[in-house]
Amino acid sequence: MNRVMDAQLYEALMAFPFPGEVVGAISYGSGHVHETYCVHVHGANQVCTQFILQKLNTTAFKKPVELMENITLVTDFLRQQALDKGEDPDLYLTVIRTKDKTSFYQDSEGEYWRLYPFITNSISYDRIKFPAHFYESAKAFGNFQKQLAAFDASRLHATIERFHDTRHRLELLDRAIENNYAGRLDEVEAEIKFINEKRHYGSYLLDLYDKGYLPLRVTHNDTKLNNVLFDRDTGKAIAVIDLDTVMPGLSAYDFGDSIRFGCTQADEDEKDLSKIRFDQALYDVFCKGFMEGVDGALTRKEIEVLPWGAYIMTYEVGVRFLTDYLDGDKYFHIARPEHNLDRCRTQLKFLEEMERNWDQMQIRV
Ligand code: ADP
Ligand code: GN1
Ligand code: MG
Repeated sequence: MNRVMDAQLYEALMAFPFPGEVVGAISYGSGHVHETYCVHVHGANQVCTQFILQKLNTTAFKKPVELMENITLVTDFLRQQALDKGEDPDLYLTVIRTKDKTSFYQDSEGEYWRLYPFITNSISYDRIKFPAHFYESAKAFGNFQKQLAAFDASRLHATIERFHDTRHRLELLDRAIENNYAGRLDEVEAEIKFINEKRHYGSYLLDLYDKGYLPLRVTHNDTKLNNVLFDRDTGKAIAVIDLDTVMPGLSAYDFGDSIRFGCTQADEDEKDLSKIRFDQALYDVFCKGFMEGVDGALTRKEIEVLPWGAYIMTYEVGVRFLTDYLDGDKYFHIARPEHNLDRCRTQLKFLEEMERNWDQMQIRV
């Protein structure tokens, strides 16, 4: 390695059996949670290979060993299924074992690292470039649920307890308001009022689940557009990534989180709220792709409540961004002091947009 490099990163790199000389490790992607690096390796015959190295965020994921057990179970299952069907297994994430044959490396500071092959010729997008991308991502996420339908959910740990339990998210917000840790409470009165007015909607899906109207499935639970990789040349979705939150959940969560993030032409942290518009054409494109992807695997009731998934995921993330802002930005990575507040505001604006478009959002079953 010929560059000056952070000692912790260097230690982590040394733990993995790269097929050549590591010539660089560059901060990569725009995830809010882990520290992600693209590692460049020069092998024999001048062959250059890339890898994705991640330092796990243990504030978000408090049980990294269980988390890695989940990921290896799910990725091994998906690869085997692909092999059985004669599909390309390299389009699924594979956990590269350390020199000691473990699925992660714990460094001398106690932090956890993992390595994946870089999925070749791939790119992720933070915003829709072409509607076809959204359609492709919808098919990929829908299909992901279908592929995991045969996976025994009881083998999975809850990597984040009560991850999409909106009632719990509201309790955490209430606690943050009470503590006012970062002293920002006065700035966010309008946001708190807005959230309080809509509290009853937050539990709509969980109430249906509690009454037995919705089944529990193995879901991805973090279906942002940038958690799908696209082929740089063909624009086709090639892999679903970021499997840390694959857990039992409701199908509407996966549909909904994609709509929340992708069904607008604006960024999640846009400051100009007039740019946050619900894009009906993108919504229709997504519905088509998702239904094709799940391919008959959902019940009528699940399809009927998909729009609620979009509403509740948006509400829930808005609540989470505000909570983190009040707590002093401990969870989501930020690039500016008011970043989480800006993100919260885009979510609340998008909720209003969905309310205005609610009738057109309904899916005929
Ligand atoms: P986070 O949980 O922080 O969002 P991700 O696992 O989503 O972390 O990774 C962050 C970004 O890194 C992704 O959006 C994608 O651009 C890129 N990435 C992750 N894994 C791979 C991979 N195996 N091949 C290519 N790019 C990847
Ligand atoms: C985080 O990890 P990433 O950036 O794909 C978060 C999601 C939020 C999202 C908001 C584990 O997703 O739940 O919806 O930010 N992931 C975790 O952009 O908390
Ligand atoms: Mg991600």
